[in-house]
Amino acid sequence: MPPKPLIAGNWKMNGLTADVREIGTLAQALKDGAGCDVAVFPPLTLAAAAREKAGGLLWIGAQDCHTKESGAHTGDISAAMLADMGLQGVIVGHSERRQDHGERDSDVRLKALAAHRAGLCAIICVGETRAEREAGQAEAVVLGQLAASVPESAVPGNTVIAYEPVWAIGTGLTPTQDDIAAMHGTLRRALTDRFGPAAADMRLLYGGSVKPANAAEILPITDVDGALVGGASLRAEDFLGIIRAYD
Ligand code: G2H
Repeated sequence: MPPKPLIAGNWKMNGLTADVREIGTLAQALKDGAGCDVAVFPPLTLAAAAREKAGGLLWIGAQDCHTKESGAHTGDISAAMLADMGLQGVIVGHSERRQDHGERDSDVRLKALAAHRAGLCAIICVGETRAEREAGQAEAVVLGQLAASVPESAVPGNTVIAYEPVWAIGTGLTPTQDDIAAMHGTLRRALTDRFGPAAADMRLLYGGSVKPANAAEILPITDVDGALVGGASLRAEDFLGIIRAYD
């Protein structure tokens, strides 16, 4: 049986105090249950208030963590600190962190390891650029990122993989259903080669311009166990339009 799907919202650098009401609206709508788990990754400034509003009906997580548990790293936050504030997960290796902060696979791997040590679920992102896809290198790039970014400590309970083609992020473009199916199948096989049968239970999310209008086409694809959603997660109404695709 495939794993229970997860719809995760990545608010990126968006949201002020008033926007936490969207989490309250989500929690209210999720009271009667949903066909998937739901998570929101707001900016850290809103995480404590979001957690309170979530009332345990959805997970609240962070968008990054440091590789170390503590120390002289001004401005950084450790996974242990995120766990200490009651968060359940952390996104690592998002392409915007890779691009804006020069994060390499080796950094992403250490961050995921730090998350595991703190008892957090790591949402590990991989994905090719447009140039890499056009050069026919998409699969090789993504497999390379997967191998080097996922630590040995990964198990289905502490790791979610998000395939996010960089060219589909925030652009309104999405790969074809066949391309998504092919990449997710490739990821599943690679994880099975490395982790054995447990890999069948590791959730593989698709991310990149998922919205209510295309969720019903993307989410039923084989080996797609949910979505990592950016822009369409900022308003509860849009996000619920995606979550309800599992009803
Ligand atoms: C990809 C995604 C969220 P969007 O980054 O991780 O963003 O849905 O806005 O393309």
